Amino acid sequence: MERLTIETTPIDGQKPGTSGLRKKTKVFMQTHYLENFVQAIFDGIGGADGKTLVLGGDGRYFGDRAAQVILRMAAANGAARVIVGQGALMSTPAASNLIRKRGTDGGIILSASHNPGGPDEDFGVKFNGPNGGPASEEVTGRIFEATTKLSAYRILEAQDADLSNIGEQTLGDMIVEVVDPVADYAALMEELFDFDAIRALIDGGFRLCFDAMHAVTGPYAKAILEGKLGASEGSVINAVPKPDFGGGHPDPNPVWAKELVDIMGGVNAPDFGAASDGDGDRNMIMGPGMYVAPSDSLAVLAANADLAPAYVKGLAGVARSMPTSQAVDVVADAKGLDCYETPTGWKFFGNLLDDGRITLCGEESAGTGSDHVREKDGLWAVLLWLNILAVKKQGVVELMQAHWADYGRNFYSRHDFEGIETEKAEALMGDLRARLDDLPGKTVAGRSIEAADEFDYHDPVDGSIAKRQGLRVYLDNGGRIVLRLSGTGTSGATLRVYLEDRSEDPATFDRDVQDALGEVIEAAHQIARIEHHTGRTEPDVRA
Ligand code: VG1
Ligand code: CO
Repeated sequence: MERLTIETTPIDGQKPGTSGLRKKTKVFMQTHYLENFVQAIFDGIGGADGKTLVLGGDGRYFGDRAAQVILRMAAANGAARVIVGQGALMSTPAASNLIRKRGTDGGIILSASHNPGGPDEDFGVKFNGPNGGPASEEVTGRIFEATTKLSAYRILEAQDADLSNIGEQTLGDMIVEVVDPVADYAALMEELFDFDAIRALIDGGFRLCFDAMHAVTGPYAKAILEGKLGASEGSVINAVPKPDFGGGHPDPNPVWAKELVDIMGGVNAPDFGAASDGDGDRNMIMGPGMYVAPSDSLAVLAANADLAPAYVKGLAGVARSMPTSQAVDVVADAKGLDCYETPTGWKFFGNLLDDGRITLCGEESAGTGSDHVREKDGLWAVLLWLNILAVKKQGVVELMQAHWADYGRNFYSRHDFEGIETEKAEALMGDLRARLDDLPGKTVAGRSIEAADEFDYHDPVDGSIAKRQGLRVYLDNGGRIVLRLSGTGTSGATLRVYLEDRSEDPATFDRDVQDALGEVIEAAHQIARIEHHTGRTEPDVRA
């Protein structure tokens, strides 16, 4: 087998966003596109020589072919071993676990997460470091820099590796180790949680429905929820990963997980509903007739995690991404825990977790996780919820109501305005940025503005600074508006407007969220001049 050195030239725009490089699949399929980026990853981490890497993906279209290219490139770049999930499948949290457990030099995950898949949809590549977490800003910067300087990439001339059978084979001098993508992850979950208690709950008639959304968590949820915990067969729906995720967006929110929402809102609804995204790192939690906002879920988990064996000693601290609601801050305050505020994207939690400052963290975008891996983890969140419900002997609805009674309620919603021309979205942000200093003291939509700023993050562990991570406007009585542009899209711009308002009056706790946020929504539109800049009066998605 010959090592080939293929001449290439830098390709513009290979700058990773919030979570890896995401582009239209057809862009990734262009000549040299994938190869250039993969060579840049190897160059950015100081070469692949002698290294061991993990490789997996969410099963989307082109993932199997991309995996073969990456294996041949890893071999030609001198890697010693690549541990790859059978069928090139592996969820993001399972990859994070394997990187840590096997002490590898990192891993490559082929996923565009919650973005749709298929020849006309999206593809993505992300690199995780030896701690199992998304590459830091610094490493990401080095990878991007390498994309701008490439003159050649290395690839082995060889046949495809056999990824359908578990076991070892060689590709040139490199070992390709095909593993069951579920086994190690399932074993970890069994260590963290009280499976006996959850099994007893389910044996007692507690019913659940898990929607894998035709994505990677299907095999994991089947093995764990049905196989180990005794949920009845069929509790996991849409359980077979498909290259196009059945034509939908594998995004666990009330819009895209409508099948689950209908089941949970119907007669004789199960006691518990959940869904995960394309690559298995997000989660949505539901009770009969109730959607649990991800920010509330984070707060509930922070308040009750010590009921699960893994967290019985209590939490070191907690963290949330800046736009995530402040519900978890209220819990942290009551429990005397440190609470950190980080920019959007899991890579910013890594240092806090590695340094032992936090145990639990989460984002409003349906991501929650802990120090068990260095990624957000959808099934982990589901199992922690089930463990808590089993110990407390409460339903989801009761638990939420009790939580709000104890801590008050932070009404919360994210409004997404999709497919805006990039220039217009940037003009909106620039205009608001320029007016931030004039806002405090003004009254808008009946609410007075207390403060306004742009969020810069100072990492307390390594001192690095991440600038321009979102515009924040604080209103009286705990109201808050945050605006930022998405970093995971593949065409145009998505404006994300995060809306929050706080109430401690139990008479309001059952209000409709959008109604309760009426003033804050109105204030956001006026303050950011959304219609003026974009022509839009209504969002595309209310999450
Ligand atoms: C979005 C979410 C962010 C999340 C990121 C990756 O980023 O807002 O919270 O970490 O997706 O999640 P953005 O830049 O589009 O707002 V996943 O499940 O796509 O790896
Ligand atoms: Co994801």
